[in-house]
Amino acid sequence: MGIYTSQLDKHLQAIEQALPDYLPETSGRAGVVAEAMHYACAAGGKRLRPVLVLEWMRLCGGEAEKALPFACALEMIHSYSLVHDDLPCMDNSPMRRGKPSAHAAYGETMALLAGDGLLNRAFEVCLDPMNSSGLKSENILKATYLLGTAAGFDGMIGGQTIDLANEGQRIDEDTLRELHRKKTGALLVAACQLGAVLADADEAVVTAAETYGAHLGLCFQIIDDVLDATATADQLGKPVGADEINEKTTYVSLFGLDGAVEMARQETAAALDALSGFGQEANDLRALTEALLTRIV
Ligand code: GRG
Repeated sequence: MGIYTSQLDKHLQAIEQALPDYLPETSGRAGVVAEAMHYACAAGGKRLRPVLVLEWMRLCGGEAEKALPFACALEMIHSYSLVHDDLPCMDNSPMRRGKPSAHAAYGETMALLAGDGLLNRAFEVCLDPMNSSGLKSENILKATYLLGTAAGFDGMIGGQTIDLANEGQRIDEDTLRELHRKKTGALLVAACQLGAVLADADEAVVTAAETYGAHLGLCFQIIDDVLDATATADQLGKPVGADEINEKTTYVSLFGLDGAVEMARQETAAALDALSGFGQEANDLRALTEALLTRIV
């Protein structure tokens, strides 16, 4: 089995089916950028963030499919961040998900526009009245606001900025934590919060979703650092070892491999603890949490 139980695999299938339909058609004069948007979102990724949206929606008593537009919007934002992160002006990475990165396939200009297109499309999809499926307007607004905040200055953009501003320098643990809480953690937290908010869960449950997402996000990043040091390019579908070559501060460089793995274990335990109030219904999420600790991609 991969990282998903059969219940979570159903979410994955629903996302793979719905995502292309929320993207623009590739006909017309601007078709080439639409093609690049589809390429950037094509299958190959784990779809972890949208799966979390749907599972938190289900766990909190909502109908998972009603959260699909938001799940797909979140995956669009994640995909745009990877497209821009791979650009020559950032990581200059030729490969992503085992195939040429978007700029390698479509050129730098189209990749830049496709990323911008995906970011905007995400908010169009969240706010399109056609996609509201009877969800409360108030919850749609809350979810969309959380998504914008997680993707923006206080989230992913802020984290990426801290990362780039410290390139080539050693940073301390506090800075590393803030960097990753924003760069990687914020979207994972938002995924869990979105599901809970759209299900109209009460404040305490939304807070549990937030706490769970924060610990899962940190574990996810630590394991990302571990994989960069230990996995092969074939396994990850992208170049590896870049952290060491670029003398980047990572959980592995600060705490060693064993130390980093131990921290990831502690974050997994804390994430599981945040699920303690949920009973058997959260078993799929528990299985995912444990699988992410030992993932190889
Ligand atoms: C350029 C605006 C902008 C932001 C870039 C997220 C990010 C910020 C850059 C990605 C760099 C990176 C490797 C971060 C580490 C964690 C991470 C986000 C890994 C990729 O996510 P996965 O493993 O990817 O969920 P898949 O391919 O499975 O979707």
